[in-house]
Amino acid sequence: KTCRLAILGVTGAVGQEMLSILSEKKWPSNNLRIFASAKSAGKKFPFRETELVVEQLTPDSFNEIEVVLSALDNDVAQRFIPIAVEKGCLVIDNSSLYRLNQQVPLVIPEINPEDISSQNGVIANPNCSTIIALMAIAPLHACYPIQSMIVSTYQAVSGAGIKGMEELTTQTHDLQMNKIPQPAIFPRQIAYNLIPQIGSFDEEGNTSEELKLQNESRKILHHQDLQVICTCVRVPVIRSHSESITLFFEQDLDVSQVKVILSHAKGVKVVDDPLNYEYPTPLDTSNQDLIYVGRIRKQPIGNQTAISFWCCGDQLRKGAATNSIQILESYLKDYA
Ligand code: 2RA
Repeated sequence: KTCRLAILGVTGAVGQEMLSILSEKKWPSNNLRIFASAKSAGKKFPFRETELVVEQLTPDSFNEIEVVLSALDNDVAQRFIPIAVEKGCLVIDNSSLYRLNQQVPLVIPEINPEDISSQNGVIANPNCSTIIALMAIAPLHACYPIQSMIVSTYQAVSGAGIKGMEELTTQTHDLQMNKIPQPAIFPRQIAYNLIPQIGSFDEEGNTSEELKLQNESRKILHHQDLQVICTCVRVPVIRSHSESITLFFEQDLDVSQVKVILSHAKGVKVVDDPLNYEYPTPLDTSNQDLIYVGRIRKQPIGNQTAISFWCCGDQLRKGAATNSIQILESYLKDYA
């Protein structure tokens, strides 16, 4: 199924990924328009057998549009998404603006597609680290409810967009040339380093990125009592996020049961033969949509059952653009 579709913020890392994935999926080029700021208007991008021209995003951009894939940052999204909704568009939004709004469904199509039915003009795309973690957690939680979880993330620089990716490559080059790197996008040097801060800190010392994973997981799993301890770290990796996850279950279960559930989970690939160096790495998962899970093991923690594992996923694809387009496909299949 198709519709008159627009990408907003097409020149950014996520917008570019949306264009590339729609081209892979053979979306009809006559049903797609691409928008960005005035400075990018007129730019051309190849799309399937043709090329598309960037139009300046204005309040009148939505007159002929049915569905919007928005890759706009929060400040610009705030201006334009209400206009698009008011003009009758459905907006699938990648910003964090509406994710915790009770009136707005927050959707990972493999996990809670039914929540799309409650949309009133906006469907929110979850944060990338939430999507990648829940793709492994949700199928386990569906069989064996979890009480709490501890998550440490190792997030690629693509999460900070094109400028974030450029900063890593530039700093790495500078260091090889014995030049002192100048941090700009990230608060500290990222080349050959790790930064335990993504977003801003609250009064308890948690970052906004860590609170996103906690609050979005509770909403998507419909599990408001879920206890989450999360630490989000920026790492010198280009475009795949990695996450170390420990789940605490009410009931006892074994590694073999976990592997069976994950092996059947949609969008997940179990890669777990550590003695042969078979485990997920960010280079394995980049430029494809599956979430790889490995290092699956049971932890002896008192009278609780704890299962730990390691997962990796492409931040720009399944973490953002692919998930948004899967929401579009679910909407067109079941509601349009
Ligand atoms: C990051 N998840 O990785 C945030 C926003 N994409 O920077």
